[in-house]
Amino acid sequence: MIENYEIEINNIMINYMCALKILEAQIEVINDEFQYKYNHNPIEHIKTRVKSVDSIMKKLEKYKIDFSIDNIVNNIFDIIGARIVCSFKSDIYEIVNIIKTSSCLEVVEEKDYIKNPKESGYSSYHLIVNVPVYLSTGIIKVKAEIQIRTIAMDFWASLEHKLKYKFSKKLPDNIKKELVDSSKIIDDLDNRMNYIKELVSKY
Ligand code: 0O2
Repeated sequence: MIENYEIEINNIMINYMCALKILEAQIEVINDEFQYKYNHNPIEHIKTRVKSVDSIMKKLEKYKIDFSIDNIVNNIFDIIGARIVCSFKSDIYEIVNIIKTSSCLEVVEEKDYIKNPKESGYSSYHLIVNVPVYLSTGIIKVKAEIQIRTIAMDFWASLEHKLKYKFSKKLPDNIKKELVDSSKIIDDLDNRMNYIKELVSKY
């Protein structure tokens, strides 16, 4: 059964793979533009990924959505994703502004988990964008998720993800609290580094 789903999903993957190439190129352009405008390179690293068939199926299950290609295309917007890890908190908002004014990427949804962190303590800026793909049959718009975060936020998110992996169900309260407390330290550190950056820029 899973194999049948896999064959159907693989049929639409070509669109997503093409969109990912365009997204990667566009992020490079944003980096170059930033370098030119602000005279520093804000992006530490970029990671892109394609969601596995297994993960797509789990997400459909989580939202109680029946399997169909239309349902996947119309409900799962992070089949392709890019994570932009930058140096300072203020860089995140500059990058968001550049993406918003980009004529290539159309922002359709945004979530500021920096101003409003998730209950877990997770902090990042998320954008859902439409990526135009020029196929021989015409232009299609493919949705992609862009996560923008600082190195410190990325450090917290990857360790939290690793630590949480052991628990298939609910996290024990004491561990939850430790993670939330550590995310507050991360936020404090990001604010202090941003402040130092402002001090340095005055010299
Ligand atoms: P993966 O493998 O990273 O892609 P949903 O996508 O349904 O879970 P929603 O509201 O549609 O929820 O999306 P949301 O919350 O904007 O972002 C989902 C993605 O953000 C997750 O993707 C994670 O990458 C990241 N994320 C969200 N909350 C947390 C958290 O508490 N800890 C960590 N480490 N990452 C988080 P996926 O699909 O879960 O997985």
